[in-house]
Formats: sequence, C-alpha cells, structure tokens
Amino acid sequence: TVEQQQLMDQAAAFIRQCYGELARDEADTERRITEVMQQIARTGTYRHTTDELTHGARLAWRNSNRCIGRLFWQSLSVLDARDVETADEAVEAIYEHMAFATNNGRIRPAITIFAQEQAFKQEKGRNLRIWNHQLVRYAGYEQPDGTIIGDPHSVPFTRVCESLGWRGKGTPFDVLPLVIGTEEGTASYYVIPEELVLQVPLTHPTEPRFAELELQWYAVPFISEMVLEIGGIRYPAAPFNGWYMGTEIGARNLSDANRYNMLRPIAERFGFDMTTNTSLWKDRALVELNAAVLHSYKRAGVSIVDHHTAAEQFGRFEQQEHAAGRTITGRWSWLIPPMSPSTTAVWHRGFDNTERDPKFGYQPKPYA
Ligand code: HEM
Ligand code: NRG
Repeated sequence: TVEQQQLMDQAAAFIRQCYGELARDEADTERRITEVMQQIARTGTYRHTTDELTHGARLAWRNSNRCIGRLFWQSLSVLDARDVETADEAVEAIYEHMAFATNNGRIRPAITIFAQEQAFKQEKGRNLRIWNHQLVRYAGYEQPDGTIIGDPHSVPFTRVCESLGWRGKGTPFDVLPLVIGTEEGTASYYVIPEELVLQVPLTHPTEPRFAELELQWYAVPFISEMVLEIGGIRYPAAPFNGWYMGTEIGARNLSDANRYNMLRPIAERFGFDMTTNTSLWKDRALVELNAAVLHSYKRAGVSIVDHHTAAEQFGRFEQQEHAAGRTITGRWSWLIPPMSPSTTAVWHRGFDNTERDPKFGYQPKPYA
C-alpha cells in the first residue's frame, strides 16, 4: 500500500542517517535496511534497536526548532519502556524517570519511551497515552465568580482529574495527579509521591517583601503530551525533560495576564509607580521576578539557565553543527526569549524553519 511504501522510505532514510552518524559501515547499514524492509512487508511495521531508539530520540531533540537548549542533545538519557503494557507499570517507569532526572536538583535531561503506535487503525485506540501536559503541573480551579485559583492553563485538565474522582486541596500550587489511559476510553489517576516532586520557594536576593507573595515553582519541566516520530514510527507516550530557562517561569508562567498574573502584586512590594505606564513598572517588576527565579533555583541547588547564557549556548550549538557539516533549523518566534530578546544574538538574525525527521510533534488531546 501507499502507507507501507511511505513507511519504508522514512525507515530507510532514518537508518541511513542514524548509521552514518554512528559510523557503522556500509554493509551493516544495508543489511539492517533489508531486514527492516522485510519486517514492514511482513507485519506492516518495524521495531527499532536500542541504538536506533537512543540516537533517534537525540536527533528529535537536535531537530526541535522551538528549543534553545539543543547544545546538549548528545547527553540525552534514553529510558526504554517499550515493553510496558499496563498503566500501573507505566507509572512505575515514570516515577523512575522523575527520580533519575531530578537527581536532587542536578537535573539530567532524559526521555522515557513507551510502546510505539499500533500499525493498524483499528488498534490505535489501545495506545498508551499520558493525559497530562507535563508530568508536574499545578491545578487550576475556576471559582463561581469566574476568578481562578492556581494555574489557569490547567483548568480543563483539572476538571478531567476531578471527573475521575481526584480532589485537590484548593491552594494556588496543588500538584496535579498523573492520568494514564488509552487513546480512547478510560483513564486512571495516580497521586505522585511528594518526594518525587522537587519544588522551589521563591525569594528575592535583596527585597525581603518578595517572600510575602509565597510564590514557588516546580524544579523540572517534563513535557508529556508530544509524540516522538522516528523513521516513520510514532511514539505517542514519550515524556522528556531538560531544565528550565528562567524566563519560562518568570516571564511567562508567573507573569502572563492569563497565567499567574503577578506583576501588579510584585510592583506593589517594590513600591513602583503604577499610576502611569511610563514608569515602566511592568518591565521593572518583570526583571525583579526573573532575578528572584534565578536566585531561588541557584540557592536551592536546582539546575536552571538564564536567557543570556542559553542564547550563547545556542550559538555554540550552531557552531558545533557547522563543524559536523550540518546546518541548523529553528523557529525565530520561539527561540527568542520573552524578555529583553534584543539583548541576545538570536534576535538579530533569521532561521530556516524546515521540520526534519526525527522530531517531536503535537497530537490531539485524548480527552475532549
Ligand atoms: C522548547 C529550553 C531541553 C525539546 C523549549 C523552550 C525552551 C527550551 C526555553 C521554549 C518553551 C516555551 O516557550 O514554552 C530548553 C532547555 C533545556 C531543554 C534550557 C535544557 C536541557 C530539551 C529536551 C528536549 C527538548 C531534553 C527533548 C528531548 C523541546 C521541544 C520544544 C522545546 C520539543 C517545543 C515545545 C513545544 O512546542 O511546546 N526548550 N530545552 N528540550 N524543547 Fe527544549
Ligand atoms: N514553557 C514550558 C516548558 C516548555 C519546555 N521547556 C523546557 N523543556 N525547558 C513551561 O513549563 O514553562 N525541557 O525539556 O527542558
């Protein structure tokens, strides 16, 4: 069929690239391609070797056009959970990933890869899916008056958790449970053991009143809703993590008007003049919040990178790729940091936004 031919083409292209980069010899490469073609002809799909899975996941990171953290793509730890069948086993694998990656604050980039998507449409509903956007995320509760306690981004998913029987405490920082299910039908929730969720209380290096706000954030971003595609094979459950760039927390999560919206309360604590835009009170509050984020993560011994250093590292990534005879791709609107972007080199240039395979992609949410 057309689909099988397409899979064969994607598989062969991936094996060639992968084995080329891993310096395997020609005979080895051709032998493996023949084997994969036979597997596809016989079963409609094929299974990656451990080396292919590992390098494929690293390539997907290297090809992530929206990611500024790609210098470290070769250091990704790949945890193979393809033989996991039940939700209970999946949760165990996720807990192991969380402990390994968190590493008491010295964060290690990692990905856990669950079973590949079924080859036949009628079986696709049985695929394991993690329903969470990130493994760790704060609940959002809509009050009768329309105001929201917690993270507004989590409101729809929090409702899903509640419909499954979960009840949160109702604080602004309730960690949501894991929800594991299949693409169609049922899911179960699992409350994550507290010791697996490292969190950082936020303080400011010089302004003690900042602590009055009782802000905090979790240590590790684990994206759990994207699909990993390698050589035509799709992995719909493949949670991955690196560490935070400070602005993700300070210039988006805690500051966006439709997220925690903290700029006004921060400006109050610093005594900035909020009667006029021209005092730049929002900009000044943003700087102080971001200084507090970087200061607090450092003080807690949790890995984090500021946007200036991250942009420099991205420059080194590009040099490294050129030295290896490759070009980079990127999406400018995502690579520039959300604060003081013009102080970084990424602002002053353009990028080729071609999407290469292997890659991380979006997929429909498993809940309505
Ligand atoms: C996006 C930084 C590790 C894959 C991003 C973004 C930042 C970032 C700042 C933009 C996020 C946003 O604006 O919401 C970093 C840093 C890392 C890191 C500092 C530290 C090691 C990783 C790893 C992977 C990865 C390990 C995968 C293996 C991606 C992908 C996106 C992204 C796929 C796009 C996400 C989306 O479309 O929502 N990264 N990253 N990154 N990163 Fe990284
Ligand atoms: N902006 C999101 C996280 C997106 C991915 N960022 C990373 N990824 N740093 C947020 O929670 O703020 N990573 O794998 O490290």
